Amino acid sequence: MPIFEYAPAPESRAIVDIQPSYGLFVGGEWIEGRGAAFKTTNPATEEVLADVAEASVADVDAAVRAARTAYTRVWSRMSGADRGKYLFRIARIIQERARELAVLESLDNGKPIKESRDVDVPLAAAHFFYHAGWADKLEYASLGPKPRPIGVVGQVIPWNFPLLMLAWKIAPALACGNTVVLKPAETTPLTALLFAEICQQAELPAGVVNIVTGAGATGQAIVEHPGVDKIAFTGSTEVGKSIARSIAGTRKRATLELGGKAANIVFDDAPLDQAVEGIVNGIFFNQGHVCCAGSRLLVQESIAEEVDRRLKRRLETLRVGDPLDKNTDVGAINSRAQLDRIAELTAAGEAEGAVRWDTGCELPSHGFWFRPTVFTGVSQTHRIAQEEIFGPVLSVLTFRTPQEAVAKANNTPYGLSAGIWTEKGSRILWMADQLRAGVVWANTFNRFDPTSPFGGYKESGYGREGGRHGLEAYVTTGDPR
Ligand code: TAP
Repeated sequence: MPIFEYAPAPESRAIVDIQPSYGLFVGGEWIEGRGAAFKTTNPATEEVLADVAEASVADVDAAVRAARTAYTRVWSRMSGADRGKYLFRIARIIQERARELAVLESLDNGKPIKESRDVDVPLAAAHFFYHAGWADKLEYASLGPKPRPIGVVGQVIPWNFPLLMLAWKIAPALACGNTVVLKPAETTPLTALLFAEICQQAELPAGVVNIVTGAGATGQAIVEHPGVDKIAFTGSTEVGKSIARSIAGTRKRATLELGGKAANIVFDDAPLDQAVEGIVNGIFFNQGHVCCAGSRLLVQESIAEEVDRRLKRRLETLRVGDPLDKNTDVGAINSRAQLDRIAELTAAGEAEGAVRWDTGCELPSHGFWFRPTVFTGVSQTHRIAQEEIFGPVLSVLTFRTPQEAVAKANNTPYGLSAGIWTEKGSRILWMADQLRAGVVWANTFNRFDPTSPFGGYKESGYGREGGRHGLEAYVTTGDPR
C-alpha cells in the first residue's frame, strides 16, 4: 500500500490553544470530573491532543441540578428578547473565533479544513443567528396557544459534525427558554469545550449550558436522570432504540436523529457533469461520515456506464491527506473503530460479490485513512446496500423506470434523505412524494440551512431540527414544570 509522510501545517496549529487537560463545564464553572480522564487524539496523526474528564453519574447529577436552578431562577423567566440577545452574542463570538474553531474541529475530527472553515463553523453561527431571531417571536410560530419551555434538556451528539450538531441542539433549546446538559462524543469533545468558553465570554447566565464529556455511560446517565425533561439525541439507530426503551413509561420526551442510507438517484436526462459533482459531494463530503450521505447511487441503466466512467475519472482528482491543508478534499477517518467498521463492511461487499474499485491514491503513514471506494454490481440484499457504512464508500445500483427507482430507494430500514437528478420538474415532484425520506434534494445534495427542517422517517428517527418545525421539539403547551 503506497504511503507518505506529512507534517501538519504548524502555522494553522498555532491558531488554537489546546490545554493539556480539560474539566467539565457545570454551573458556569470548570470542575474536575469525578471519573477517570480519557484522551482525545488527532485521527490524522494519532497524536494525543488532550486529557478530558469523564463525567460520572454524580457529575451528571450536578450538571442537571445546575441546569434546573438556571431554568427556574433565570432562563425561563427571562423575556424572549433578552434570550435572543445572548444567542446573537454567541453567534457573533463563533464568527469572531471561526478560525480557531475550524482548526480545532479539523484536529480533533480529521475533517478537511476547507469543510470545517466553510461549512461547519459558518452553519453553527447561522443556527444561533436564526434561533436568536425566533426567541421573541415564539407565539407567532404556530406552536399552539402559549408555547412554554419544557425545562431541562439532555442532549447527546455524535462525532461527525461536533460543533454543528451542538449548534443544532443548543440554539433552539435556548431560544425556547430551556436549559441544557450536553454530552459531545468521546472522540471529538474539544469544540464543545471551546463552546463552553464562548458561553462564558458571552456572559451567558451560569447553568444555562452545561457540557459534560465522557463516553456512552455518561450519555446513559443523562438519559436516565429523573431531573431531565427531554432528550435530544443524534447518533446511531442502535443507541437511539436503547434510549427510546429506557425512557419508555417515563414522562420524558425525546427527539431522535438516527442513521441513514440515502439513495442519490440519477435519471438519463440529468445534467451529467453537475450530477457527478453531486454524487461526489453526496458521499465523499466529510469522508462519508454523514447521516444523510448519498451512500447508494441509483443510476438509470442507459447511462450507467457513462456515469461510472466520469465518476471514476473525477474521483482520481480527489486529494486525500492532511486535514489542515486547504487543498485536501478527503481527510482522516475519525477513529480506529470507525476505520475497522468500514473495512469490515467493504470486505463483506466483496465477499457478497460486488465489484470493488478505489482510487489507489497514496495514504499517509500514520493515522486512520480510507481511499474513496466505489462498488458496482451491488444487489439490494447486499450488506453494503442495506447497512450504514459511514465512510467514503459508494454502492452503485441501477434502475430502468422511475417506479423501480422509488422501490429500490425505499428498500432500506432508513428514511433520512434522498437526491434526484433530472431536468423534469414533474418527475421531481412525483418522486419527492413517493420517497420515504425526511429530506429530498433535487439537482443538489447535502445542502443545509437553519431555516429548513431536517429529520427522518422509519428507523432514521423522529422529530425535526431546524426551521419552524424544529422549535416544536422544545416547547410545550401543556403544564409547565
Ligand atoms: P453513537 O454510537 O450512537 O453515539 C452517539 C452519541 O451517543 C455519542 O455521544 C455516544 O457516546 C453516545 N452514546 C453511546 N451509547 C450511549 C447510550 N447507551 N446512552 C446514551 N448515549 C450513548 O453514534 P456515533 O457512532 O457517534 O455516530 C454515528 C451515527 O450517528 C450514525 O449512525 C449517523 O447516521 C448518526 N447521525 C445521525 C444524524 C442525524 S441528524 N440523523 C447526524 C449525525 C450522525 P460516545 O461516542 O462518547 O461513546
